[in-house]
Amino acid sequence: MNSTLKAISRAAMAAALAAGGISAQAATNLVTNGSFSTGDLSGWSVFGFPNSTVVNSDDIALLGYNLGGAIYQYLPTVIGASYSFSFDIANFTATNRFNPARIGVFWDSLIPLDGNQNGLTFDRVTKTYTVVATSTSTLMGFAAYHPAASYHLDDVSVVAIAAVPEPETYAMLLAGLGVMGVVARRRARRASAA
Ligand SMILES: [Ca+2]
Repeated sequence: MNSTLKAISRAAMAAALAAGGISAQAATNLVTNGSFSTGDLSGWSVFGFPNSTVVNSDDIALLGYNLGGAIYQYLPTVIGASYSFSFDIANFTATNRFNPARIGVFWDSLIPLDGNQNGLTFDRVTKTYTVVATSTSTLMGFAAYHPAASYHLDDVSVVAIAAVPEPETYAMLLAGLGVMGVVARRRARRASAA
């Protein structure tokens, strides 16, 4: 292998390692105790009526339990970066599923849940939203009022979406490799002609 090819393979390996490092970093969940696996609300700030949000023995948060309440965290975010914000949610009881219960999901400001907020099904569903940070400290949280029971909330996750290079970047990279290939071939031809 000549020195040019060695340099190219070294650069390719470095790029592959760097890409692996970035994706490993992007998979980090920014939410503390998002699955309530501590059995309590560690990592969350709570407001509202006392005990309006509790964690049950299955490590699921009962949100807006009987009276109104909210839980929230401030997350370290990068302005302009995109994040995948997801959580599992269910209405508490089948009999109360059509009660005029209300829930608010916050990413800095209120994100309206898709579909009818009062008609959330009894079954646990995963909601996923792509959100963009507008500050270096983003308020993320949930507020709920359920007059008869509560909402189930679990597996709250906020993960940075890795920035994908622009098509122009790939084009420039490929063009650059092409030029280097031509140079390497010319050098090889000259070397064999000599
Ligand atoms: Ca859990």
